[in-house]
Amino acid sequence: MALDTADHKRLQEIAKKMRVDIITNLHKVQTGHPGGSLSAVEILTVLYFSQMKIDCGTPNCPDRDRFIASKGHCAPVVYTTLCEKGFFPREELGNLRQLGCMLQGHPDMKRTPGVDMSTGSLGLGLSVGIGMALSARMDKKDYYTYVLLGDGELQEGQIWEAAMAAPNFGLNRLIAIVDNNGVQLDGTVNDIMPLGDLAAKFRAFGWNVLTADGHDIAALDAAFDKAKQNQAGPTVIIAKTVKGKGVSFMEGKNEWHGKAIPDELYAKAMVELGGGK
Ligand SMILES: Cc1ncc(C[n+]2csc(CCOP(=O)(O)OP(=O)(O)O)c2C)c(N)n1
Repeated sequence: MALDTADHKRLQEIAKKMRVDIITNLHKVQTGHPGGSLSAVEILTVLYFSQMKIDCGTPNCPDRDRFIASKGHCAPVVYTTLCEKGFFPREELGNLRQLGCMLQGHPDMKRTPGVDMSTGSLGLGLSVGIGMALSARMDKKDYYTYVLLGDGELQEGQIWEAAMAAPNFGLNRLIAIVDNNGVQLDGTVNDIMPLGDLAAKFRAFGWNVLTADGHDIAALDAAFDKAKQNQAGPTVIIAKTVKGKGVSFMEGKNEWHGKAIPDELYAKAMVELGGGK
């Protein structure tokens, strides 16, 4: 919200630190999803450090903004963000995906403070977001509901039922973000099932559609501000991103969707990310 240059720099530093944390902890536990976590770093940074009304002291406050990581496999970036916001101690990050730990392989709203919805099975988050936005209206509350979608995830049929429903209900406090990195698990989105003109598709369903460079803090922040000016219905921000952003050997590679990071590549990644190793 009207961030100045100093704010941009501060948020860029946070994003940089989050990339180091994500790769460090994924390397430590030798499991998990780096590619789709790195592509969403700036999106979550802008949401949690500029846009969202939340307080780690009252994670269940009924007036808080809601966030759903519908592409739940990006749990590492969600956890790093929540930790950076103070929702739980840093030590927890090192226990990622361990049996019985707070930070499961996919977000679990019953275990992790700050997680508003358990996800992992793709395609469900937008429908839940509609429920939350309708609930806000019924309760006369003004919170926003944000839903992060993957572009591969958009191949799920339920997304398009939800895409039809949200404008029908005129849900102007619902903002979806598509992490448009062009790569899914088994290959590129274009090779597997192309999305065609995604902006035109959402527009045809009645959405306010914005686009932004998904790694540009200022552009993303401006897009969220603009989304909030639209009173007519839901907004989708199609954020152009790079899967594996920041780590050269991961960028644009579906192989790094979910794979353990060996020691020598971890060292290379840390150098590239400025992680001091
Ligand atoms: C219903 C369902 N089908 C399949 C999977 C397995 N799966 C996990 S991630 C993924 C690919 C998702 O691609 P995308 O949404 O583009 O995610 P990103 O590239 O942003 O990580 C698949 C098929 C799943 N989690 N849920």
